[in-house]
Amino acid sequence: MAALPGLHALVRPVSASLADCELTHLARTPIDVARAAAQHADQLRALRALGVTVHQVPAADDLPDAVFIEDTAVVLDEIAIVTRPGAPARRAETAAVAEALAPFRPLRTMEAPATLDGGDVLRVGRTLYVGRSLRTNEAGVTAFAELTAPFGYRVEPVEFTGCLHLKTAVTAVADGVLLLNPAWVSAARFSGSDWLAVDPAEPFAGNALRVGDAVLHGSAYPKTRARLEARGIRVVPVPADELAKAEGGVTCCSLIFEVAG
Ligand code: CIR
Repeated sequence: MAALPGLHALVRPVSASLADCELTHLARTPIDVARAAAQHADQLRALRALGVTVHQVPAADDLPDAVFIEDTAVVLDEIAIVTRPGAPARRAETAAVAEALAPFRPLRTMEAPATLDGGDVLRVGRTLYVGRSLRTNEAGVTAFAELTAPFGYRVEPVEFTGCLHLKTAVTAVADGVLLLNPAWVSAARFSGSDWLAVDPAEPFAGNALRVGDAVLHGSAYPKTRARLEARGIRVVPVPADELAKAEGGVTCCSLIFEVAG
């Protein structure tokens, strides 16, 4: 049966082994896997309430970070690029994601020595900003540019500090509007876009997931939510603090894409 026109999301369950996740900037603290799974379920309910059709990739309890599916692929209108994640322990996540994406998009794959995490890719129109990070290397930026150029995309590498992925620091919250933490990434890098800053007391609040004319946003960030709402942006707060202990934000838990009618 053909997929329904509209927005679709690929997601993957929280793994029983989530507590063994990769950590870079955060200290390891106990993670309540059941609570993380409940928060994930809340996020999926919010997606469905916004009209998104949700598809589950089979669970992978032996892959601690599998829930952070965003890092394993970048889905554009024309193709999906299956990444080669920067953390070697995460590379086994991609096969099942590729299989799940195949009915929706022609696939391209990234090969060694390239590494790139989807969390480092921010699309603004035909520009793909790619964070240079511990996960995304120079060969990854180059390979990504070569794979996307035939479809009219321009890759812009971006430096940032203080967090794991570019989209921990900056995300798109409306057409032409970015939400960012100026302590981690320079707004000057995104010429042509308007932007608003997170509240300084909420450094991780720059990660918002745009779904149509709304954004999913961590409920732990009310001060930044107020800033978004003051700009006329519809915010759907979702619980995400247990998943945040594994260094994941709200964008990390889905791959969102459109199926044309
Ligand atoms: C990792 O370090 O790979 C995971 N513990 C967290 C990944 C979060 N993904 C994202 O920000 N796109």
